[in-house]
Amino acid sequence: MNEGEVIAFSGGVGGAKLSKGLSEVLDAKDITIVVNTGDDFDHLGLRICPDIDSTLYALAGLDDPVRGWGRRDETWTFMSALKQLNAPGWFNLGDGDLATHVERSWRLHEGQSVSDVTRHLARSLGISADIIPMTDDTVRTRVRTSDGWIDFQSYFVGMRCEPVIEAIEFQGAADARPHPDALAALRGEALRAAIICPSNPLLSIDPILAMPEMRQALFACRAPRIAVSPIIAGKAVKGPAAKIMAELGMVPSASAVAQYYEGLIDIFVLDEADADAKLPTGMQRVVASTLMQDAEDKRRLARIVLAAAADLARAAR
Ligand code: FO1
Repeated sequence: MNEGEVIAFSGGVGGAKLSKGLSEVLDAKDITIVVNTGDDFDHLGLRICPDIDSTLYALAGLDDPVRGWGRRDETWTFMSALKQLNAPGWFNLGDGDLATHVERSWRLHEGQSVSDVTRHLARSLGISADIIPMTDDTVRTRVRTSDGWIDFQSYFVGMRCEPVIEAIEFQGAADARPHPDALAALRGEALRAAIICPSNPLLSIDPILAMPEMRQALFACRAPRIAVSPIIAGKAVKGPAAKIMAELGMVPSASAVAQYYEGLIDIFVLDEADADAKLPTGMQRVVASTLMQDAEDKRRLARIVLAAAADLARAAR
């Protein structure tokens, strides 16, 4: 039975894990995963799209569960050779991962779009779900530290997220056109749920919602809208979300994430550790075990999210 389509907004590792769960419990044709491209950058003449690649590798079962980026069972001959040549070695490209960047870069160079290339990579890796970049236009995340504005990857990888962030911007977002399939899904009658994955709200989801048309489409979306907290008991499951929230004057908590999404979501899924967290008036609460450590955890959380959306849709009828 076709129960309708699902759209998921995703960033790095947390989003990729829930997307994997969704892709396993849903019919592949029913899921569109909209991925942050604010982290993308050009390095050594190659286009690197970290969040798209995390999603591709997770759905293909090729992800490295420990690092959270790149491919599992990776080898590093390219990096060793690169360093021998005194080339920039601060950003690590594994040998298998390098093939993805080369394949993407020459296709972009020939005039294909990021969406075309992402779909080609997904099909080549045997992925049936639709993975799309949030836009084919250029949006770049930059952060301001005491030394001024810097590119996201210089901060994230080059400086290991150590400097205090004073502000974040998404260059190009105001004029970027969201991927048309994302807008069509959000506006369509067939949508069963719009899901914000447990990704960093400030670095992974905000670039997507910084495009005015995308934000407006989610705001106006008539299907149940549901977010999963990336914060458990005041800590990010992975990455600098809690540190950055604190630096920008937010309390790093599930409550603060819910507050951040006020008006954009109907349901907030938060961990059992945060069961009593205060939520904005009118926002429904679903308490669950949100840590995704294995494949079954990912499917279980995906089913919980879809069931919550179905309950709300039933109640609204
Ligand atoms: N993260 C690191 O901390 N160090 C790296 O050397 C690194 C290399 C890298 C290569 C390809 C790729 O797709 C991702 C990579 N990442 C690395 C992760 C990435 O920069 C960030 O985790 C994301 O941008 C945040 O979502």
